[in-house]
Amino acid sequence: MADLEQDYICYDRKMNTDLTKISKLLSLVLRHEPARLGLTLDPQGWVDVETLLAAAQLHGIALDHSVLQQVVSENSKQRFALSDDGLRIRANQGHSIAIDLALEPRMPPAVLYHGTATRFLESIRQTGLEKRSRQHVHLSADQATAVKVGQRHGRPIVLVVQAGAMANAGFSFFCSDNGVWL
Ligand code: HQG
Repeated sequence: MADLEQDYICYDRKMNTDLTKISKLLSLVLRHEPARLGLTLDPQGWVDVETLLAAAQLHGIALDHSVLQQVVSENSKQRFALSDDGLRIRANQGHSIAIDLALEPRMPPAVLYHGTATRFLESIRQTGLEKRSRQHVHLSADQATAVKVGQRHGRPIVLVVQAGAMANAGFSFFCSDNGVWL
C-alpha cells in the first residue's frame, strides 16, 4: 500500500474547506478506505451524499453540499462523479478496494501511455505492468499526462503501450468517466 499516495498524507481531522484537501479526503474514502469516515460503498463504489456529509460532520470536517459540488465540478482531473439525480457520489477511477465501476469494455486507441518512475523499470520489464494496489493498470491517452503520473513516484519515464494490439489479443480496456484508460 506504500504507493497509495498523497491521499493518506493529507488526511487530517482538522482540515478546513480547502478544496484540495477535501479532494484528497474524498480520494481516500471513495477509493481506498471508506471506513476512515465510517462509510461503506455500494458495489459500484457509490455512497449517498447525505451519508457522506453527515459522516464528515461527525469527524469535524467542514463539508456541505456547496463545497462538495465545487470539489466535483472544479476538480482538475474530474476525479469524482455525482449520480444523475445528484443523490450519490463516487470516484471515477483509482480504487484499491474491490468495486465494479460497471464500465463497458472499449476499443482503445492504437497507443496509450503509462507514466512510471525509472526505478520501477527493471521490475516492470521482468513481470510486466501490474495493477499493484489498485483495481486496474492506469494508462493515459497523452504523454504529458503520463509524465505527470510518473513524477509522483520519482524520475519519470513514459512507457508506450500497444493498446490496440493488446485489445486485439484479448485484453480488456475501459475508459473511466474522466477519460483515464484502465
Ligand atoms: C508501478 C493518479 C514495479 C506503476 C494518477 C506505478 C493515475 C510496477 C506504481 C492513477 C510494476 C503503482 C494511478 C511492476 C506497475 N514492478 N512497479 N511490475 N507494474 N508498477 O499510484 O499508475 O491523481 O497505484 O508503474 O494520475 O501511478 O490520484 O498507479 O508507478 O491516473 O486521480 O507501480 O492515480 O490519479 O502506482 O497512478 P499507482 P499510477 P489521481
